[in-house]
Amino acid sequence: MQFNIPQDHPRAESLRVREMLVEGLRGGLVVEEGLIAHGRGETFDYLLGEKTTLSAIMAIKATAAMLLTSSHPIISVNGNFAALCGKEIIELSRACGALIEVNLFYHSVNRERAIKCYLERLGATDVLGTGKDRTATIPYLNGERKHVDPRGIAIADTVFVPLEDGDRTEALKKMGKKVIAVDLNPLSRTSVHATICIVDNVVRVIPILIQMLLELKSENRESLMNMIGKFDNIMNLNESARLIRRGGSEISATI
Ligand code: PTJ
Repeated sequence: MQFNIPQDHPRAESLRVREMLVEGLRGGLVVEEGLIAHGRGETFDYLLGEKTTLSAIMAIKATAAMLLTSSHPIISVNGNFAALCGKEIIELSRACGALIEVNLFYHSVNRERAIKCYLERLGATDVLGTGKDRTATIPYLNGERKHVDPRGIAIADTVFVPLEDGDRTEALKKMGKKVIAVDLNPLSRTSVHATICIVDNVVRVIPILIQMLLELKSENRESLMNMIGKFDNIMNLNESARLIRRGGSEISATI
């Protein structure tokens, strides 16, 4: 990290997360546009009080249950997700038996390779979706992200897609797949079209999700299916939107 963040700075954590992305940019994992996407996310996070809400916890619980009951779950990794959660992506994959696949909106062979090498350095053994492995196609989708690995997203029943941009979620749903998104914007197309959307910062979500997976691992299938059945994505998004509106309307004088 090049910038020394004062420990007592009131926004130290937020600045630390920013630096992870800047480092990711310097290391060839993240695109410039990824910094803009993060800025949009930060705005929603600020209004949410930069805390994991009860509605996010409910979405994380349903996510854990869905991952544990899936026969072929896959974690889709883009530049921002790799830079923010590198080590945790591998822990998550181990906790739920999901494979890892790189899938980029602003695709380039160099960045795809950089992300794969980065995850391998952190301990990942089989990172799909790079180089000559992208031989399958997602129908109903334009752009580079439609090229996927036949061992991964192509045959997955559940796809975990943090920091996604909307049209791929719709295309994956049309293929009959369950899509789990992490998006701080409850109004986005991704959030609305996902089977489950967790409205929270991905850096807070993944450690909680790993913990939840370990806790729910011993539950039987029927009880896990019950947890999924009780979850209503649109109701959950509305609750997050309500909290964001409240966060934007109450200003307390502290000066
Ligand atoms: O690495 P690539 O080429 O695949 O590109 C990745 C980005 C993120 C640049 C690309 O997918 C993109 O442009 O995404 P969008 O359309 O800007 O959408 C990103 C969404 O993620 C927005 O709704 C943001 O609010 C949200 N977001 C940003 N940072 C976070 C976040 N949600 C959760 N946690 C975050 N840290």
